[in-house]
Amino acid sequence: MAQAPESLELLNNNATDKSLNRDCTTLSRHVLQQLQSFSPQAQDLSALMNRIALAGKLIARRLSRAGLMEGVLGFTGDVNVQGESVQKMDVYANDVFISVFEQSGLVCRLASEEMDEPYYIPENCPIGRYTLLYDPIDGSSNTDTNLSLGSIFSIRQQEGADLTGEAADLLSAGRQQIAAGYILYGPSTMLVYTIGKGVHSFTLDPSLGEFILTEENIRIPNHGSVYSVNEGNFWQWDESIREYIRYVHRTEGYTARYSGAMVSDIHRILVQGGVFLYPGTLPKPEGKLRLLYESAPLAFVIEQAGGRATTGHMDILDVVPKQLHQRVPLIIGSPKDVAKVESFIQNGH
Ligand code: AHM
Ligand code: MG
Repeated sequence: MAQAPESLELLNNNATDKSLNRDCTTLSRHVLQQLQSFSPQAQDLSALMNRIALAGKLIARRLSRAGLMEGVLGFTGDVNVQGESVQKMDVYANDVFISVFEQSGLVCRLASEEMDEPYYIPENCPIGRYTLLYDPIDGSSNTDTNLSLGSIFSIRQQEGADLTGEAADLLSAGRQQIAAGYILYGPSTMLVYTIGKGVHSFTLDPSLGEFILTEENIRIPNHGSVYSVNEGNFWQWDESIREYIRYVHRTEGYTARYSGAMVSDIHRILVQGGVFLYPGTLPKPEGKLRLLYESAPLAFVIEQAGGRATTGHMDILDVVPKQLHQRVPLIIGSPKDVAKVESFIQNGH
């Protein structure tokens, strides 16, 4: 039956209202809504997220034009504190985060994968009550081939003045994080965050230059078909991990996905379910991934979405690091799939 003209108009108006409301839900507005207040902490978090979003936009812009510019791609010739070759994009992205927080009055200290020691912004320290931990470019090996990359971030309240510059207060469990998330540089740029009140995703609208709400309160499926692991390390794993992979191979309904950038692999798992693993290997019993600015922030996000993250023996968010760049084995994703891997590690089946 044909719609009466006036109800059609009503429908159109509703659709316009809905899309306008969505277009106006920017990241900073969303943070304030989450905290339901204009308290100083809510204002701080909203401003912090806004700065992180600006870093994401700057990095996304450079990546999108990398193939057209001189001197953006390739290696610098240096090796970072992790013993890994540094790419020019790693350096650029690391500096972007520092620049956006300079003169912000928000962050006194930044610590990242690319810096041996934390970086202090002394003029912020009298008022800056937060520390930013970050991995500027996650999945660096994808940079020169125009594949997905990420940035990972974690915000902690600064405990004490850190007068000795040892950042000892950072050597605490991931449960101390007050916000965490990642930016995914894929076909579009997305930002996913949590402040301990669920997980929310935003997509960068290039025409507005704003991250606009895509999905609120994302829940990870209890189980998914994806397993995501670098099987090239098979003979370097513990027998229990090899047994788990053999189980996956002979069981119907599993499919492998591994991109070389954990942000993109874990984003897929957040949305569609499954499990991502980076276990310890013979030469590196702690695996590859760093606790403070890779595993812990992603664990916070995935736990907030109803998933789990473990070393195989304890929750990632309970691990207390002994040093800033500590590595940790990581098994993260849907509760049922993480439990399955754990059962192989703890009981051998
Ligand atoms: P990066 O931050 O130096 O890029 O290292 C982290 C990345 C993860 O994104 C990814 O899952 C893993 O390293 C890939 O490592 P590998 O090549 O050993 O599989
Ligand atoms: Mg990384």
